[in-house]
Amino acid sequence: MNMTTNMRPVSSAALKQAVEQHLTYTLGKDAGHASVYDWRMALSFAIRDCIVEPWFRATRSTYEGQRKRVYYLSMEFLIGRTLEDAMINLGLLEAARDVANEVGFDLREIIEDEPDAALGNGGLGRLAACFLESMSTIGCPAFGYGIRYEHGLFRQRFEGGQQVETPEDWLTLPHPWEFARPESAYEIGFKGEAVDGGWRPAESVVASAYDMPVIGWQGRWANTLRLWGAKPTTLFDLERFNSGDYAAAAEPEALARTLSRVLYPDDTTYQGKELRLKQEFFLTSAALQDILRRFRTEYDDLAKLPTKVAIQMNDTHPAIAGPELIRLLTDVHGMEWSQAQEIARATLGYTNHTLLPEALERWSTWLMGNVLPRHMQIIERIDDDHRRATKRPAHVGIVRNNEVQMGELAFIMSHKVNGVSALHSDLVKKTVFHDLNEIHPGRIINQTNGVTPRRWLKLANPPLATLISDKIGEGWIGDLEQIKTLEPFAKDADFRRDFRAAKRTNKVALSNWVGETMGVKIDPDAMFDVQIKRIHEYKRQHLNIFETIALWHNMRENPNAGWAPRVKIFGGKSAPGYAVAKEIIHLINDVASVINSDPVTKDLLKVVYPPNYNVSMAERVIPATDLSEQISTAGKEASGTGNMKFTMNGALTIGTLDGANVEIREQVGPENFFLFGLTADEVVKHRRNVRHARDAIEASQNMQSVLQMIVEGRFSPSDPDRYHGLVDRAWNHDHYLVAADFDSYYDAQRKVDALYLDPDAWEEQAVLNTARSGFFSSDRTIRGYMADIWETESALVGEESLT
Ligand code: Z15
Repeated sequence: MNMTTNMRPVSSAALKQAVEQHLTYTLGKDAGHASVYDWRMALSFAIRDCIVEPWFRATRSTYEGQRKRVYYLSMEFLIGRTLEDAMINLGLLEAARDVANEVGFDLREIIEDEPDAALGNGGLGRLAACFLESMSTIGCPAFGYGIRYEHGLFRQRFEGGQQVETPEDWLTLPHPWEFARPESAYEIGFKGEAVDGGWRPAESVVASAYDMPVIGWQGRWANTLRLWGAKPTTLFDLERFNSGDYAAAAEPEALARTLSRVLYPDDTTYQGKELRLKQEFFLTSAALQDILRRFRTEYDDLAKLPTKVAIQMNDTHPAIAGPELIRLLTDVHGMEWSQAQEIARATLGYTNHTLLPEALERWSTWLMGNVLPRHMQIIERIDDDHRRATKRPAHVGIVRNNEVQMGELAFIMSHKVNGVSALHSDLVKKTVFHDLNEIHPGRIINQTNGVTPRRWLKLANPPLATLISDKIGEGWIGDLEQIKTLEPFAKDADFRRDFRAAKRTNKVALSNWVGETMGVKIDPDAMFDVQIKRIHEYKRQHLNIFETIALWHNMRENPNAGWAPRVKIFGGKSAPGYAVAKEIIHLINDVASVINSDPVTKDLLKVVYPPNYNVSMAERVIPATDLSEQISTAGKEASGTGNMKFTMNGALTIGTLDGANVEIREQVGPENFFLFGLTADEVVKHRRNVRHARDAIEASQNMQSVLQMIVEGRFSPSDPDRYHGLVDRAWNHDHYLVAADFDSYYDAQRKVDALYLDPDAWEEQAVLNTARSGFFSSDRTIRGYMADIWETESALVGEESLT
């Protein structure tokens, strides 16, 4: 089967006809009165039509070849926009541009009319979206399973410099990329009681499927993202209704309406809320019922499940999959306990994404027993079996201190457990799963994260993508290792000039956007120094803003000392309940307004923080970045994936030896990376000194001045005490070692200045960063999962090679 030859190139004329057909007959609009929204919908339907054929063919090929399928279970898929990505992967961008122009619209305007699908918080959700695209590009038969949240991640505004959240409502307008599948629906139970060898739930909802096609590069393959929406089992409890208890009669509806209503807005912290546990079970049970139903239409022996099905748990959020699969195999399909346990383990894999204690899910046995009584029994039996089999004392168990430890449960129920960068996987073995690693040597492996070069280079950065393709051909798009053939051009002055020109085009576009949306004028020739990610103490945006203050202070003292002009760009959301992160946001905005109105430094330094950072903003900012800030406390950032996007786009990194920074530095060469700060081992030792912050501050004139300016109210003159708490924490509760790393960071930044003032030397290093980014394609990551965890093969093997 060959997808490429069957995918007819669509001419502009043919596409125009298809768009007009949809405008008229699907949308019922007259072209003379069509808005940008109408044209976007018509174009989306026309493009979607081109996906349907390859999508069917991929499905048929999987059935006919009796291929093993991968099921990626995730509470988050941070997709962003779909239209442009689909057009790029189908090679229809140019045809679409012609069509838009002919009907009197700008294609960019149509593309940007699409709201982001923000069904995720940050790295974990965006990784899931990159993985889906790579699985389709590679031809790995797969389904993503998630929740169709009516409200994705909240929108962020700033009022007086403070974060204000408003609800996100991407589904208010029809979403052209989903197909409702009301015929694929499953009942999901909650509460009630465990009865011998079974469960009688007291409540239930229906999980109803919505499918989105995921098209790979050049349309060779397509997979499905299946999102579940909650529906009431019955609109009314008739018995209660008839007996006059009207409020209680509507309860089933109330539960269904809340279940898939909203995404929990926490990244790397969990809250322990009953509704969240219900959401996790809702996703997991719907997915497993669907997987078993599909398996049973093709095969008769459930013992063969692991040969045809691989299920990946994205973090512990779907870790109830272990007990639920055992329950379905035993209670529903009559399999014997020990075989069910073996089959489940051989089918499941678990990815760990963090070591932060506040992120490790633990559910009280009371809550678990109440919401999922049968599963609580099963968990206890898994725990007993494991203790007996491994002759371990109680303290290594799943159930400890009256809590179900979801990490332990996921580990024990999986045949492979993976970390997301080399350093992180190493720390997983040494810390959270130290004991389990000794009991099950070889179960923990590493799969370093990656990102899709289609979205993060070709789509986001057309000037650079075109330049690269002109030099080395288009092979890099489907095989990023080929980008290393750019390396020799780092020494080619003409190429460096073109590389610089591409970056400048992106910087001009970003400057214009910042000017229009924020009213701040920034200079495209200044260094664009960018930190965009969730706001979290471990990511240390406060280290960055402290350094900004020191830099500003020193620039004012000595304006002619040959500073490199900079624009500090911040982007990111805080969890609504995370007070310290919100204080950091407030400080950044306060510092920005003081610095941006200072006449002394007006040509040297600006600080901008555009609100509502999301996938689309990342696509705008990353290609325009000179310097990427990856400054987490060593040992805390499991991997990072933004760091990889910057490297691909020719930014240099200033960073600690944390997460995937370690591998980025190895790949690009230590001479092309600005390293600073304590190592993960040193961080652990340093913390033993209770005076670590005090000692560091007392030794640093710069750090003292910064804290002094803040505490005096320099950045909050109308409310001088505003940051007393923050400054007190810097001296006395500096858990993330900002003080200890401050001088090292400040000094590394001055080396960045020096290099920026030598454009030729800077550009050489920037080219080498792009040329050596091949390892960070999510295609490489997915091939690793396929070989080491899923034991699956590409359905495109033997097809024409990926060029
Ligand atoms: C999340 O975005 C990440 C980890 C988590 O445990 C949760 Cl709940 C959310 C991030 C990591 O912080 C980041 O380092 C990593 O690159 C990303 O997952 C993908 O693995």
